[in-house]
Amino acid sequence: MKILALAGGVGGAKLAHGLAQVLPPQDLTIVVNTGDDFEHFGLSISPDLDTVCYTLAGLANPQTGWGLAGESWTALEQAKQLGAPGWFNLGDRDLGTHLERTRRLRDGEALSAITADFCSAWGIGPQVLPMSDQPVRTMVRTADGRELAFQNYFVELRCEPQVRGFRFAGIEAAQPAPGLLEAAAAADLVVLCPSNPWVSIAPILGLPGLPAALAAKPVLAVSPIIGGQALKGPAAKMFSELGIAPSALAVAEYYGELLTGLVLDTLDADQQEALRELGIISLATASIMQDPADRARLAAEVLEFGQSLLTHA
Ligand code: FO1
Repeated sequence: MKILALAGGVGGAKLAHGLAQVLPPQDLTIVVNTGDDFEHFGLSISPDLDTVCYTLAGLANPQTGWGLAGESWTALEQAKQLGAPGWFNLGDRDLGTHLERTRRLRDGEALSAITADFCSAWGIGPQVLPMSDQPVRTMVRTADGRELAFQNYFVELRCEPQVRGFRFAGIEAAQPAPGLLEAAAAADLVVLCPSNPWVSIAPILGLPGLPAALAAKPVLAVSPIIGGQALKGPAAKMFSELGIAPSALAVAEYYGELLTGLVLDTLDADQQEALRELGIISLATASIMQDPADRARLAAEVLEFGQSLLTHA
């Protein structure tokens, strides 16, 4: 069964890692949000792409989910001592990734090609694609009338400003990365990883041509909202500030017509009836991924559920 998985950062990376553990590498393509990308210290930083790759390679920091395990911070400490902004934590080894990505981008290479080479260097089997080779930048509109670049909202301001909406700058001119539409066409099942629907999955789904490529496919989402809360990040806060009570059901309603099935936590099993009424088939299971074994178990359950959708379709 060929799978196309859509992922953002930490939550998405965990399920992507689970899928990579249970599928042959040639059967899995992971497309990653680049709306969080930004330039900092003159470097091109792709946080979600790095989070997914570091996780797949077994290199990620297990405490934060982003960045590298066993990191040191000498370069940033030195820069901070000289007056540099210190709100975005770039570790010494992580900086090496950004230096090399930036060098190759400046030489005119495409982000997808650079990512493919990094993946081989890290021994990653499945295909990992940035959603696009053209820059897309998620902008957050706030209640006090500002429009913030995503990392300023997320890291610098700790998601504190009230959200009113989002804009994905550059999305109209962005093309799906080479190989993405082909992977979508070849996929038997599309998996929306438990990432933030508003700012991690929406930019990918906003790419010209992608919704049409997915329209005829069975699409399963794993809810990032459990018991009305997000395990990590501002997804639940965003739903509330946009006037929607955060729930697994709200996630399904957000994805609307695109969605065939939803995997939700057993804690939210009482929402299955309402999902059925919406025409969404659901599976309630333990969806919190504490360790790599949990990731593989959840991925296997998602695939089995997906398989049952295919055979009943
Ligand atoms: N997230 C934070 O909350 N604080 C940080 O200082 C931070 C640094 C960072 C450095 C490299 C990287 O690849 C990711 C980093 N992240 C940090 C995570 C990132 O901002 C978010 O996880 C995503 O953009 C949201 O998915």
